[in-house]
Amino acid sequence: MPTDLTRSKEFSDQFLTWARGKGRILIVAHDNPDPDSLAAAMALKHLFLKKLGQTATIAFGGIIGRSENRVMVEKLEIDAVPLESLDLDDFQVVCMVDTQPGTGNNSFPRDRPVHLVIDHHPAQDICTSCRWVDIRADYGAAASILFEYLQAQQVTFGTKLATILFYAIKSETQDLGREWCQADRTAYLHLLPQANNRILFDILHPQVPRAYFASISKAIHAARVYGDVLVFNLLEIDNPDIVAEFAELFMRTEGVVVVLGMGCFEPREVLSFRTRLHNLHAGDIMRTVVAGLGTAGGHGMIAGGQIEGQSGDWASQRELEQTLTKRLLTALGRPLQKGKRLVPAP
Ligand SMILES: [Mn+2]
Repeated sequence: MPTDLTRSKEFSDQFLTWARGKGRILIVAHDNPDPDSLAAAMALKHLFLKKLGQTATIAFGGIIGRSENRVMVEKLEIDAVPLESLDLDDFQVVCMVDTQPGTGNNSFPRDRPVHLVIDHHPAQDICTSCRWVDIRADYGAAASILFEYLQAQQVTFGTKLATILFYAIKSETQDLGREWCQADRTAYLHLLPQANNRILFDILHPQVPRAYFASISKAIHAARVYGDVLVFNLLEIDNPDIVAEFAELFMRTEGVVVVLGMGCFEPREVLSFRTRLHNLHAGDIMRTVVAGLGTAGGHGMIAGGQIEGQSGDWASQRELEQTLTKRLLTALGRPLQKGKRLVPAP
């Protein structure tokens, strides 16, 4: 058995034995969950069902906003509920996937115990208080870790879960183009023939409301270029996911290697960071940018952050944008300069 699979077998054996008969199980995804977080949660739920005969509840904070993710949830029957709809005292076993306690990107109360953490973001200190921790920062997707547990435990699964896991690895690593390791590739290739191509096509080509195009227009006109850095502020937004989505869109700009996007989903400022530079440590840069204001985390080329207590009005947003831009340029060692519009004013 390859080493990773051995590790997955031993770890999953241990936490399954521990969880057996403990009581009701909660699986917490990160806020405004993406496909990777939901896939990891669904796979863990399946594992508990098959190995322990126990059902688990999947919960998240925020909303599922992105059209692709909404289609995925509907067509692949992902049953996740808002965290605020639950009485947390009902659960004796708490698991976290694709996020960690106290990172700021999940809504699980910090003072409550978390027993099992499975993630691929760099480890936070607070995890030392958790009973079971499997953090693999070299993995491109949390879904790939869960895929290994299913393999190691010889748990079979159907087309829907295969499609969820495949789409998670596909979207998180951009088809093995960004931050992937051998385990992601193994999982991706194994899952590909099991996935439902018709549903995948529907997820990848969702219809979007007309307001989506208004948001694109707003983003393009808000974008400012500072040498090889692009910053955009969407001001008030009704879907936190579009910040990351448009950050990826602007990564296509010629000559740009770093993108910082922001938008206010009141009362929280949502930040998204993308880079083409492999050696930048996006999470560290973002933590520097929001130091003293908010929280941030990320992997090598992708990071996100949040600042609480913000308002979407123009004046305070301009001020915050200027502060963060200045900090970003400084953290990157770029000269402070006046931003140039990406496109001419309308
Ligand atoms: Mn992830």
